[in-house]
Amino acid sequence: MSEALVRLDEQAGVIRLTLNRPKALNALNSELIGELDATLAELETRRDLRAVLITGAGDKAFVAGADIAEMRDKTPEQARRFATQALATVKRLERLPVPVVALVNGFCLGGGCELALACDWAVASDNAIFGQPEVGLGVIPGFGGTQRLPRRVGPAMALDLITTGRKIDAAEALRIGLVNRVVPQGELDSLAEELAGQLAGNGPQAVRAAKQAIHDGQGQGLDNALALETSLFALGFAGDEQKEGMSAFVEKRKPDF
Ligand code: DAK
Repeated sequence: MSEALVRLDEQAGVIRLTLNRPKALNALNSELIGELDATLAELETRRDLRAVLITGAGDKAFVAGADIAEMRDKTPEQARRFATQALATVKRLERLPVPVVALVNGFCLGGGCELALACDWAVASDNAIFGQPEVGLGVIPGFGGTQRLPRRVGPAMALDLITTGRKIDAAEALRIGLVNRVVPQGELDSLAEELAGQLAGNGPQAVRAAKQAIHDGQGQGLDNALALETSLFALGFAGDEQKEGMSAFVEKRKPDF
């Protein structure tokens, strides 16, 4: 039996999702995107889910892009189907109700960089290399890079990266805000554990509501966005979680969420 292209490890409701095609630097082919989509469909039904951390198998790549060999010979109709499937999967990832963090452990190029951009935030090992080299292949980014990259790093920097196709190292990715933190390669796993512990230790409904407020608020004017925050804040007082969190503080103990 062939090995799964998407591997899951779980601890306390935090999923570590590994894209597993290391011989092709985890390049995204239709099969891998299909498995990722089916996995995300399962995860989105889980009420006990706390967070998802996404990484690539091996020590060389997060994802080196969409699979160029597979794409090369596509007919326009096949390309359209691939694009529709891939875009739906990336949206599904972005809309998971819990925080999704990219653990970038090497090459993060093209569709791989776009996948990282669809995550809520990214951390990287110091050997990570980022880039949107699509124009060198005669296409533009197609997993949302022309839209999400400028929103993350600003339009001038996005235009620089997308129209030159140049690759940048982890230090530059940190400087321009493409990633939030960079650690030595050997420390990425312990950073992942630290993040998992922090994310799992907080009130799960509060964490979900915070993500919803930030995401949904981005597309609105400030007044509407603040009204959304107020509604979600008030809703937090409807369940047990806020009582437990505040009681734990008053009683000088750790909350049990
Ligand atoms: N696709 C397929 N195979 C790939 C690959 C890729 N993107 N990247 C690497 N590989 C494979 C290599 O072919 C090689 O396979 P074998 O020869 O061993 O069979 C193996 O992975 C190891 O790669 P290298 O031998 O090249 O390793 P190096 O260390 O020498 O170089 C590299 C690493 C990452 C610099 C190099 O592999 C490279 O330049 N790879 C391509 C990077 C790239 O251009 N990525 C962007 C791809 S275009 C769309 C959505 C998305 C997209 C398009 C449309 N729609 C929804 C419409 C996205 C497009 C892209 O991502």
